[in-house]
Amino acid sequence: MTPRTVTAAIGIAAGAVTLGVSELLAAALARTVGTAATPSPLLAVGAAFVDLTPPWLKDWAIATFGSADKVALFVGMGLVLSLLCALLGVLAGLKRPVGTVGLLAGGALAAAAVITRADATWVDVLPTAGGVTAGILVLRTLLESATGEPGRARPGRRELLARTGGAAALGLVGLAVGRGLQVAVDSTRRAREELELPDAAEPVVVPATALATVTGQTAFQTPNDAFYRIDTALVVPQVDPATWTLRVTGLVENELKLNLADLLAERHVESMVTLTCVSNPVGGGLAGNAVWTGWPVRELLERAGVRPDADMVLSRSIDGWTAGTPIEALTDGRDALLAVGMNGEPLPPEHGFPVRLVVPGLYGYVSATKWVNELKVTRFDADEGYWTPRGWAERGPVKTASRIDVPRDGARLPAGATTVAGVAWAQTRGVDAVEVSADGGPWLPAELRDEPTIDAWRLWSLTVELPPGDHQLRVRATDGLGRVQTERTAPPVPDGSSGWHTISVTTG
Ligand SMILES: Nc1nc2c(c(=O)[nH]1)N[C@H]1C(S)=C(S)[C@@H](COP(=O)(O)O)O[C@H]1N2
Ligand SMILES: [Mo]
Repeated sequence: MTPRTVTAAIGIAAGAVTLGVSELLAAALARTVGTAATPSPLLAVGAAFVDLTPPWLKDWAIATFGSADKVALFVGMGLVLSLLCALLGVLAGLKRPVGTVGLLAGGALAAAAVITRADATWVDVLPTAGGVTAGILVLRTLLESATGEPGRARPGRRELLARTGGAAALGLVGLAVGRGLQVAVDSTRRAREELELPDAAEPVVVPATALATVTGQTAFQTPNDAFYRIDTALVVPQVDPATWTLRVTGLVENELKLNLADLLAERHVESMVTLTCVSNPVGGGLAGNAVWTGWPVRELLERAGVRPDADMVLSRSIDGWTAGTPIEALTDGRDALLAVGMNGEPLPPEHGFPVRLVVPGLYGYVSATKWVNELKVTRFDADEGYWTPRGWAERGPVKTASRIDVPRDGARLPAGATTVAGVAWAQTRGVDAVEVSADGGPWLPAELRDEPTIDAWRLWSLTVELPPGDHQLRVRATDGLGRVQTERTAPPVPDGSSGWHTISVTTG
């Protein structure tokens, strides 16, 4: 028989490991993929507890602990958890499966707390699941070495306590590090919630006549949480808006430096712009359309006074990433913005909070710097953006593109009338026509939805007759200058893919 004090200690160690691993995983999730919810089981349980506390208990807690009520809550939670884990350890020492079942039950409660928080998805539960798995393994391993397995030497009491203490210490370190890593994320989130977007001079009104009409067709306006994300950041930069500044340097009459309050005080506009990535293959999904709120870059550059020999702005992100944008794209009257808002909300952290660049008509790699903190006015023969020395073109104007969203490539459909639908884009030029060809037949003009701006994509659809059998459907667009999208196929490197999106379907 193992003394109860030992199995109690083992229970506590397993609990500490559970928390440590889950907080580390929660930090990893929050800082890489990003989440709008609360992936920390500790915080979620605390928050659920606060929500479920009857008012009299809340009043009592505030009266007794004052502003230290949160600290009291966590100390209380720590005590209760330690007691529960000690009890679980003792029970598991008597009957092994009780430990696993107990940790699973605790994990299920914590997962329930996590998933019922606002904006939670199933991904947010993974840290809890990982923590519980680690806790179960540690509990089993330690109990096994405490009771001794047949055929294996039983470690001495000292050795056993060292292992238990070591596990508990590792768990607590994980807990501290994991929480610490989440603090920056939490404070960015709070700052973002508190940020009030400036009113736009001319708010964008999206006409119903531009919206998708076909089930499965891409939505005209992309919700923030469905917007593609591309960047080199392994962890999402956490930028404190209180200390954020933007410097305008280089070939200017006056170097400038502004903080967020300065920026927000400027006259903001709203503009709908479709962003596309140069890495998008023909028919790919690396494109999204949002309403951006921002200050036109041209006004900032006017204030700085661009020297006549400058031809590029090298924008720099807080993590050192850079983009080289032709000056004319920032000053020729299109809505190139220092954006603070995306679809009516402050920028999500993974899309550049607090400030990013958005330039219609250029691929993101030469224009759309997220977490931007410097604009260096310079020359193409003196500076280059991050991707240029890595094999990508110095300049990246968006190529006219079109995509079939419905039906899906490889779909099996009933023969007869088939609706084909999708999107097409040619930012800054607009889309004047979209045509579809079935099985190499004539190009048939698709019906176009309205185009409220030439900086956004345009939705289209067409119903074609498909007899039973295998079919090939292709699409091509014509831009606002009357130029038909090129048939010539090109890979994304070095300056964007081209070619007609082609899909195969079978009808019968
Ligand atoms: N700081 C920073 N900004 C960046 C990038 C990056 O790697 N780092 N990638 C760019 C690229 S290649 C694209 S396509 C767009 C994508 O913007 P999104 O992630 O908001 O869709 O961001 C651009 N801005
Ligand atoms: Mo990109």
